[in-house]
Amino acid sequence: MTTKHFFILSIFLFTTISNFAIQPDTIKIEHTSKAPKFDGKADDKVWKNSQWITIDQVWIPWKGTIDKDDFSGRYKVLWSEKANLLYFVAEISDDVFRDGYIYSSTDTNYSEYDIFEIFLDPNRSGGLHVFDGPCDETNNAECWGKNAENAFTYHINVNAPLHGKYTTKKTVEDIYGTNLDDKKIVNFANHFPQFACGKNGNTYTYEFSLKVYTDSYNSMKPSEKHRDKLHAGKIMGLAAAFCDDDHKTGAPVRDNFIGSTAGNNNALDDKGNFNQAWMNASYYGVAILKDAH
Ligand SMILES: [Ca+2]
Ligand SMILES: [Ca+2]
Ligand SMILES: [Ca+2]
Ligand SMILES: [Ca+2]
Repeated sequence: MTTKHFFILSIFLFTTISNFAIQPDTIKIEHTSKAPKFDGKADDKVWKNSQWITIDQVWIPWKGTIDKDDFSGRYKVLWSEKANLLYFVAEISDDVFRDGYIYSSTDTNYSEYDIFEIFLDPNRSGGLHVFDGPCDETNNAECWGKNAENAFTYHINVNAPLHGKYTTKKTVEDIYGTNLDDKKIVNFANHFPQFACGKNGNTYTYEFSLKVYTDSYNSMKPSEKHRDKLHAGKIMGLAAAFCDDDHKTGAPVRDNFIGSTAGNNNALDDKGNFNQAWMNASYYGVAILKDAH
């Protein structure tokens, strides 16, 4: 290989790799003064300034392999100072789309459907975030957290749109309460003021804005008083994931769970899967908001 050929190959490899990167150690979130058009298509000019982050780390089964026809996914994120919002777009390719979840304050099945999931820890404190438990986080195996809003896990359910169209309807769930015997399901749909999910063949494009709330937010008494103020330099915990169910009928079942971050061998659950982000924000990735100007 000549030096010239090596140079061309290097450029090709760099371009290929930089277009499809695993979530970097720290995501640098670009600012936009303009919102995308929320139509379930990722072709807006504003998205061009942001890098795709792949969702390809298999958390269930831990370090498993997923066929591309079965699932592939990637996402982008931007922020707006004026709107005080995060903007997301995600492209998910899935061979069988299992939808149909109907929100109920007691139905915990939401996580078994095909769902796109965002994990957000607005002040990057890390730590447990499941319940408002009266517990000692440093010395209690049954402790699930003292503040359920320490971080937010958004399980986004849609009813799939027809080919070439999009839906704006969604439910967004997580559990809250004080302990496992007291758990309820909160619908966080209002945290997503703009939302669309488009369908093109087996590709589902989620495009939405997200309001960020501080850890003073109370799911029982939601209030805009607890909106967080996005600013350049703000550091947050962030990861994305997809729960893949390919059963066409019967009770929904999570076949695979695929995340944007690598997970941790030392934090496997009791079934040997990496599945810790839903309960502990210390396993989120890191993101920083870049300068607005
Ligand atoms: Ca769009
Ligand atoms: Ca699939
Ligand atoms: Ca926090
Ligand atoms: Ca599926």
